[in-house]
Amino acid sequence: MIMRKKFGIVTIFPDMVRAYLGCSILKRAIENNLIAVAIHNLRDYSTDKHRTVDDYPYGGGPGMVMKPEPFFRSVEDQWPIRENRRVIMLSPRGRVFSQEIARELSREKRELIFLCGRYEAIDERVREHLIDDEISIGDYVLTGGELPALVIIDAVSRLLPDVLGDSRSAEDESFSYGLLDYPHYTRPEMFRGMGVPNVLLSGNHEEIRKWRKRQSLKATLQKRPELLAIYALSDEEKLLMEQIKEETS
Ligand code: 4HQ
Repeated sequence: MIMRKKFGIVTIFPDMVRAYLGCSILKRAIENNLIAVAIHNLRDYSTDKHRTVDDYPYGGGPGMVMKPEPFFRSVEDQWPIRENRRVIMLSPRGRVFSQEIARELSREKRELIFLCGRYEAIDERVREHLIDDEISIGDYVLTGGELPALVIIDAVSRLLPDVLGDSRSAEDESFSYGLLDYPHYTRPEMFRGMGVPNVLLSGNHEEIRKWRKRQSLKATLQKRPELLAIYALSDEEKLLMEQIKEETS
């Protein structure tokens, strides 16, 4: 019995979120009942006829602040049982998203609720009393929390059973096991004078596996050496790494 993974999003731009979820792999995952995403318009939870969700900051200063009440009302209305929800706020102040956090969220039993802010900020009382978790997707400033919510839903969903066609592809890539990916090639064998490494055409699967491992180690050493500090090398990988370092010195 497979359990469908449930997500919720509260946003003033539901169309933006629907557009992404209506394409490609996530669209299929939703159609096949592997995931469900409940999208809610924050304005539906405002309490005035203008559907106001923001106001001027106490103490002055630039920009607008999102009012607390619509966020509280949306969560309490849609997900009234605390134990069944994990409310996540997207903000540069949160812990920085990673493949490890994606794995953690993919194992989470509670519904994952994303609160998407716009404008300058969200009233601090939302952070203090409504959310369970605060996540950033990186050290840069966006115009809203919608893209971060979609980034997280995307990374989490592809780790769920059956979401990707091929069960191996989720694990075989960069980061899933701590190294960068190796180079990939497809037909034609010769493109504008540029060939394909001979080993990939050899049919020797052991040689191909070793070449790919070498390429992964080399790319990681050259482009992201800090990743190697946390990656436990196997005996074979240590040997390959010695060779790579000799060649390049
Ligand atoms: N935000 N990772 C939403 C971000 C952000 C990030 C700035 C959050 C704007 C309204 N969120 N506010 N980086 O840049 O998650």
